[in-house]
Amino acid sequence: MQQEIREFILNLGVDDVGFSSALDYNSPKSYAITSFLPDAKSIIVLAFRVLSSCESPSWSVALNGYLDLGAFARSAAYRVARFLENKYNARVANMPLSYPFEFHKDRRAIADFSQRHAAVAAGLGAFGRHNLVIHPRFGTRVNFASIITSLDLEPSPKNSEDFCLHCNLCVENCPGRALDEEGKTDIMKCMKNSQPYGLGADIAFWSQLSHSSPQEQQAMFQSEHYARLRQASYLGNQYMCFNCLKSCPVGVAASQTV
Ligand code: B12
Ligand code: SF4
Ligand code: SF4
Repeated sequence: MQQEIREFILNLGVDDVGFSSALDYNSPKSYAITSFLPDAKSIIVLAFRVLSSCESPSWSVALNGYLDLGAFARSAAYRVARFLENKYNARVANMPLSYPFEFHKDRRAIADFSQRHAAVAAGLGAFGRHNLVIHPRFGTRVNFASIITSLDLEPSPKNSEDFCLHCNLCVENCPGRALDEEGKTDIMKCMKNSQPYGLGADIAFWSQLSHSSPQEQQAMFQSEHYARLRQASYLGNQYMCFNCLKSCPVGVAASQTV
């Protein structure tokens, strides 16, 4: 069964796959696995290589590559979940790549489930200095999607290797200085640079509007700033920084010759 599942996944064009026991998922800030699927036994983690378009000097092109990856990953994970249900009568929970999450006031910018910890548990890599997971072949240029299932699957071997070269390039190239403290991403500093048209900017816009004259309001609605705010809200994620991802040298040559 497991070999058949692996083949199904790789035949979809997914770049790599790992399996973890639900018991090995160990994320301090996540909800319990059984809160997503009460009879969870295993987690299947899919790895998707980030294309070199993340290096484009055009942020809209870099972002578009990222959105394409997200659409592909969502579709592939959904197809895997359907396969597990149809073929093996499994129960499944597809875990969000990014949004949605529950948004409790005491869990600001913390998702319900950690794709990074699932990837580590499934032997797909290890944390690097930038707090991202480094895959043995694709380096940092990889995103993850997980499916929790009631199937009892053999866990993949863990990867205890340190793939980080400790070169500090990610830290030096972070425009927001969000990685200065080892072992922690300063979320607000990162968001200010990577998503400058997010919630904070949205609130600032509307509060400024409420104190503006009709002429000023008209100018605000015609501004480039407002167009970007609108675009951010319908795209969901409007990332404008990929520096820690693209500056990391690990696996770059390998990921471009796959
Ligand atoms: C919200 C979010 C963000 C927020 C806040 C991130 C955060 N909380 O750290 C912001 C906007 C800042 C962000 C930025 C980025 N993100 Co983001 N993000 C997420 C998302 C949706 C949720 C993260 C989260 O709250 N997890 C829940 C908590 C429970 O788990 P955790 O984040 O893994 O763990 C944190 C703590 O538990 C603690 N921790 C606990 N144990 C340990 C152990 C070690 C060794 C370390 C270092 C840390 C650590 O540190 C972690 C970081 O705060 C995830 C997808 C997901 N659901 O996992 C993507 C995700 C983490 N993001 C990703 C990426 C690629 C990025 C960006 C590069 C953006 C971009 N342009 O693409 C930057 C990188 C920032 C960085 N260097 O850290 C990828 C990472 C892939 C990888 N190779 O690791 C993910 C997994 C999306 C995916 N589906 O692949 N992100
Ligand atoms: S995405 Fe950009 S701002 Fe955020 S941590 Fe990475 S380099 Fe820094
Ligand atoms: S850029 Fe260098 S220090 Fe940062 S994660 Fe990659 S190898 Fe490690």
